Amino acid sequence: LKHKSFVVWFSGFSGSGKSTLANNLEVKLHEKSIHTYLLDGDNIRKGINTDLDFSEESRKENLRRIGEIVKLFIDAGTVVMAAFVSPYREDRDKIKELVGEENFVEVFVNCPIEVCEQRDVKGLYKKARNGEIKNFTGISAPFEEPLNPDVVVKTHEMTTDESLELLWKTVKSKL
Ligand code: GGZ
Repeated sequence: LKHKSFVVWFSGFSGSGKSTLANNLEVKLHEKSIHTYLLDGDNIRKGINTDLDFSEESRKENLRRIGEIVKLFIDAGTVVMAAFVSPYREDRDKIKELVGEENFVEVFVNCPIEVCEQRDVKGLYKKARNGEIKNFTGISAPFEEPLNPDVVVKTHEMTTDESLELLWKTVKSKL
């Protein structure tokens, strides 16, 4: 099956739903016999980027390396899902430039910080509030919203199925 290769880039707060959406989108692509690869904090920060923390400099280096990895996957013909907080516009834009804007589908997972903090799936917001975690995005570190994303998913106003349907409209046109 011949298809184009590109990256679907998910940005948003911790707990906004990036990984859930990326995982569900993968399932949908697999159903169409499209091979994918998911990059996220679990396989990147625990592996190649284990030397990096959450300072501004480290986040920028995190994203620079991820951009290069994404480019390799695209060169290899893979559809890539990348789910990272990616708080700086400049870093996201550099990756878009690196891989080519036709190969970059930008998804802003726009869930308000209050809702993410309320969910607090991993208890990280609690730790950020009591100072156990420094530089926590949305609490003590910035997030620059995408200005012109291809898709905005408001996960607090939609079901996962509805979010996926919205996402799919854009993604299928790229295949
Ligand atoms: C933000 C942090 C932090 C700080 C640990 N700020 O919900 P999670 O747990 O699994 O996703 C978050 C992940 C963010 O890593 P990224 O590589 O996506 O960040 S960035 O793009 O900004 O480089 C969260 C956890 O790591 N985490 N400390 N201080 N998120």
